[in-house]
Amino acid sequence: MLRRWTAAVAAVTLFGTLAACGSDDSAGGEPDGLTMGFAQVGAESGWRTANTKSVREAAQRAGVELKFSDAQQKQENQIKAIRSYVQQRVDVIAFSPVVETGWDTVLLEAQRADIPVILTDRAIDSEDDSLYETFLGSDFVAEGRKAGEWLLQETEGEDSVAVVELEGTTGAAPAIDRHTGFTEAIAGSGVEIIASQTGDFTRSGGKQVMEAFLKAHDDIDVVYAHNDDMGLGAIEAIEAAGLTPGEDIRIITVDAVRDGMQALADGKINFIVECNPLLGDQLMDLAERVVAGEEVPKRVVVEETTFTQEEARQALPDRQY
Ligand code: GZL
Repeated sequence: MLRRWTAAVAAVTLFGTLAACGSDDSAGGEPDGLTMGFAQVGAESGWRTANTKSVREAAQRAGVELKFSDAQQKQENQIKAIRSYVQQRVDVIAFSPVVETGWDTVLLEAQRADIPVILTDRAIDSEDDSLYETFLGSDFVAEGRKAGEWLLQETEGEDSVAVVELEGTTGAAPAIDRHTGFTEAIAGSGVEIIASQTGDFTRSGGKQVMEAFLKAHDDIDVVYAHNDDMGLGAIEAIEAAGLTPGEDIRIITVDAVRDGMQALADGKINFIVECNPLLGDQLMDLAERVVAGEEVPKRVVVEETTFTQEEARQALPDRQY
């Protein structure tokens, strides 16, 4: 606690001094003493690339010195990165946990070093919620529910609808929750998941799993992919099998990154649930408040929407990612 009080006093003093000499903080760019260690999942998808860009640019704007690591989707690499940030005594640690479990030990080390931790994008499943100050990201259950609700409307009147599910990384919060939300929405209807398998959120993973699904099932009506990249891989497999994506087999994905939105506009995907990767500015604001010792909400959920094919055609020109 002493560290945060010192930081708070330092922050007030620094601000007071700068205000006294009429500082123009709109210049940004110059680190204002806040150092953040950020342990990113990897670079597995278009969403992740957009998220990394958002964090880097927001740090620059906020004058935050950013130490950044890419874990290549391996939990042990994220744990190593968090440990190194503790040793470097950064002011705050932020990370997107690649999976929900296995974090208590390393987060306890950060807590003992009095370094606050912010969860961004993905959540953890831990008994001890004192191990992190706040979670900033999406409601993945709601995303899955939106996908299921759209499919129910889209297939109204059809007796039975066979869905194959391309799941995200096994054990990851978005994979677990998008499955939960979708299955809750379709419960009791004629829509049934006939097969589920992880494609690890990658385009190649989605393609390989879809090739296997097409060999094993001749009655697939719909693909529900937990992200655009796996959906785009599925499109390649469906076309290679001589079928028309978006027509012979309808496709629902999550994210709404540029390549996914283009496929939606082209009629190869039928519906996309947005997952907002632009978390950078909110993350820097939360970090500065946490380091200054302010109370912040335990959970900050970001705004996001959905897109039909027509809505994608309208939105594409203005998309930032
Ligand atoms: C969701 C994020 C997921 C995206 C994928 O917030 O964690 O990870 O949906 C990304 O594209 O790989």
